[in-house]
Amino acid sequence: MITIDVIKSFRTDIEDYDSLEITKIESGHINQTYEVRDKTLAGTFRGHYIFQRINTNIFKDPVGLMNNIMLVTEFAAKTAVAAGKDPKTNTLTLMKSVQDKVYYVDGEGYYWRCYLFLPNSVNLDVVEVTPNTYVQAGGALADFQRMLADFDASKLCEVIPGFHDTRNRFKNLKKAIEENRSGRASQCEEEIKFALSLENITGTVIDRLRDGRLPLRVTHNDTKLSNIMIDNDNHEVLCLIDLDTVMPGSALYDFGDALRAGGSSAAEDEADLSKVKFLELNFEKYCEGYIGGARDFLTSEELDLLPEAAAILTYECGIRFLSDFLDGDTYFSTKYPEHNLVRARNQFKLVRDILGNLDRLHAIANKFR
Ligand code: GN1
Ligand code: MG
Repeated sequence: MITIDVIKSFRTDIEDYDSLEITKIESGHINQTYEVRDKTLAGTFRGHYIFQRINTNIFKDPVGLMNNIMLVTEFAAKTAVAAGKDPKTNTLTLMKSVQDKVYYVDGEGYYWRCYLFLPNSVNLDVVEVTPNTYVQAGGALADFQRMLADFDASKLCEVIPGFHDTRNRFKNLKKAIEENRSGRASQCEEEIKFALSLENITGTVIDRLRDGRLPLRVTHNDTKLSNIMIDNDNHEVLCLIDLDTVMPGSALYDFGDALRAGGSSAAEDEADLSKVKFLELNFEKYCEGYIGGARDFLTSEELDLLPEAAAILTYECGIRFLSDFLDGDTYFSTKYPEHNLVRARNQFKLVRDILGNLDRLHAIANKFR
């Protein structure tokens, strides 16, 4: 829970600490997020913030992580200014602590950060989601990658080493199966068999990134709709949020991860697999927005592998859920004992759909090149 001490530890323009409205935001599996506003300043753009407690079980180097976010938000602010925009309404702005840092460590050793609340903004998934929403989401990713194309990726630390090293995720799965720490391996034999049968796709992106066939770029690594902020009135994209996993990587990670979430007809933890389908229309719309906005800076190798990326990133997330199920749910938060297994099955259904339709998906993507 957030305390007044934490709120007072940042230099904000909150005036009345007795009139705070504090709302816990429940989306996200990792950090704790609170919207905080000074009710006496309602109707102005002042006194309104997002506070987050960083999960240091997962982000082991919170100082490095905050340095990444600081560099990227400062760069985004400069880009906004150069385009004649107000950075405070178009990009994320980190507040400084009273110790002049972009984070604050509370008495219990928890790391906190504070952002200005983006005025008049909502998450893209809050408005009615139509196929055209995916054109917009694809365009937002293209703009994000373009904006950071001139940013020196080597300045950023790798917040979670090997985050999308699918070969390593596969190795971790094998270890989780061998160790079977939860004793649940017998409950998921089918899923284990399926996961192990796809070792051949684990090197497609990471091997090319390592040997230079794919370029290293600044990537966001969590490009779902709820991480895209739009203007509540004209519904234009403002910026991407959730910059925890901004790291050097492949553009294909972001494209694939966006389709993992946005290509599905159902929630990530829908248990009824008859409701879980990979929607070609969403893929097509996302390609229209993304390739339309990024084709001049993407290489042909990147453009060639977009459908594979959707399969690989979905598979990777599936094996992460399965590994966590086998480990006894130590990473992702779960609401019931089979939650991670349900998520893994759900992701594997999508992987089957994508791999079964690769030729058609290539034809779709190629229309926009
Ligand atoms: C985690 O907490 P959230 O939803 O932002 C995870 C992503 C997964 C996602 C699956 C740092 O993200 O990689 O794709 O869950 N983030 C981390 O829902 O592991
Ligand atoms: Mg995230």
